[in-house]
Amino acid sequence: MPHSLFISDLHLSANQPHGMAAFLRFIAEATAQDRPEFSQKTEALYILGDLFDYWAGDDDLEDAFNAGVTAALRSLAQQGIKVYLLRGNRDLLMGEALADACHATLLNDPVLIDLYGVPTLLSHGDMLCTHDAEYQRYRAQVHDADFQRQFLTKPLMERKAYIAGLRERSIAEKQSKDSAIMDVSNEAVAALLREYGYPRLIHGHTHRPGRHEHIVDGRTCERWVLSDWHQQGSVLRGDSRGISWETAAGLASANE
Ligand SMILES: [Mn+2]
Repeated sequence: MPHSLFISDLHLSANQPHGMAAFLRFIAEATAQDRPEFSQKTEALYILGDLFDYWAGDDDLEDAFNAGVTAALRSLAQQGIKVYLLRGNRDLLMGEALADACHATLLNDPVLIDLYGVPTLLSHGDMLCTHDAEYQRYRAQVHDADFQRQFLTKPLMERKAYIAGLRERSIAEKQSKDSAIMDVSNEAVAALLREYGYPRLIHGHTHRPGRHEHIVDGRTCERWVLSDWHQQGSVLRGDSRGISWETAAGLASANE
């Protein structure tokens, strides 16, 4: 059955070889010719943000680790699987050069697609975490086009050092924040679903995998939340029957 796959929050980094190994196994399985039930009719792979643990700019494409990631995605495209990239909060500086290197298409966040007849809204998900006012202020700043342009004029090493500093601060702040504050807000979800005509929603970011139902203006909308790949790979599959967790044997276990 023709289907599309959805992943997010892989946080790939040269410092986390297990994550990269799981990603490469996933790519191999998604394209394996001897796994027809899983692979042959995979039409598209949607990566809903935070593919990378950080992305300092498209001038970092030649880095050996990054080149390995782009080559893996390119191999999907070369086998006829369309690859779509959304930016996450960790890799929001992903640009067209990176997308070209992956033979992928960059999508806006959010983006409404027709998934086998069902309107489906895709988002990284951090825009929905509106309980965390401090994060939303930061988000507004780093999404500002002038801020990004100016940041990208700095030398690559300086950008990496800046991002490393941000990361340390964010780890410290997370420890002091109530966990509820870092989940999506129901009000923000409802507003987004209303704005887009009550679609199905798939997002990541919160690392709280699950399926939820939201009743908005009397309409019931499904919300699927992808997991991160910290312990093991997590994949959603969409086809004409609906959305389900991909359970292909051995798929992307990071602990093997
Ligand atoms: Mn995220």
